[in-house]
Amino acid sequence: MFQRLRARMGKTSDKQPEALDRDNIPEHIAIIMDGNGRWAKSRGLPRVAGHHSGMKAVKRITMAADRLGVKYLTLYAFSTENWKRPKAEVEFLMKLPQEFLAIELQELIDNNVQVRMMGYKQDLPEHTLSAVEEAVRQTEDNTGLVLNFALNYGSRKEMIEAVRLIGEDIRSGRLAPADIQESHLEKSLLSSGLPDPDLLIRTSGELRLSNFMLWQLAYSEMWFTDVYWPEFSEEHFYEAIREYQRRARRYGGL
Ligand code: V0D
Repeated sequence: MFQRLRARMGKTSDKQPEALDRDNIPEHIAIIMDGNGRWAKSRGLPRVAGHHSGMKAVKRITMAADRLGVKYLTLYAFSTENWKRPKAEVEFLMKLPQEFLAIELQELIDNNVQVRMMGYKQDLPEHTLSAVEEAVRQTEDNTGLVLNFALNYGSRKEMIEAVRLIGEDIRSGRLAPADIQESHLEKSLLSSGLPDPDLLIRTSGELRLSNFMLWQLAYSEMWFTDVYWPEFSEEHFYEAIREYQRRARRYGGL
């Protein structure tokens, strides 16, 4: 595919894009999909038009990740803080999983993608939760890309809940305080069973973690772009991975 792309570019530029190294694709990529509202505003559209357009980018990047052989793709779709947004906007957002899955679930199944959700289910509207859970159920035996939606996710809450579970193990005498290890926290996080992300991507120019996977991102490479999420293309995605690979080669030389 890249050979064809490069052949097509042919003589139009003599500085060809650095090729992706197919043997060093990040296993787990996490993305903060920021800039949907700003994208809409820049075009004189309502914010919800940006969210809707952002859904198309979710599809585009999921398929690109799958083709590249990424094993886990975690997308920050809705944070525990996002409930503070105007009620109408929250209601619109909560319809997106159903809409996305109605259009895309069959193709995800055809591509052996496994859908997962990482977040607090209890506060979600029933119509949202049932759509997501049905997709999770229908794809749970798939062995391809794990598409992990962080939905009503917040990292500090996740860590507090993990500490609470450890507290219960201590109270019951199953665990002594002196024996607490990283592994105890890890297995109590919502991300248990996933490897830590190798690469974090955040779009739309903000250079913060915004309560996203604070524990899990401790050693991850980070890549930021000013591009708004609805405009994030396969080429931007490849650029992030190329930069990840350049950094890996640099460390390799040390
Ligand atoms: C809006 C940009 C897909 C970020 C992407 C409820 C903001 C589009 C989903 C989705 C959202 C979630 C779970 C699932 C299938 C699809 C989604 C939300 C927002 C928040 F199983 N896009 N998307 N969920 N946006």
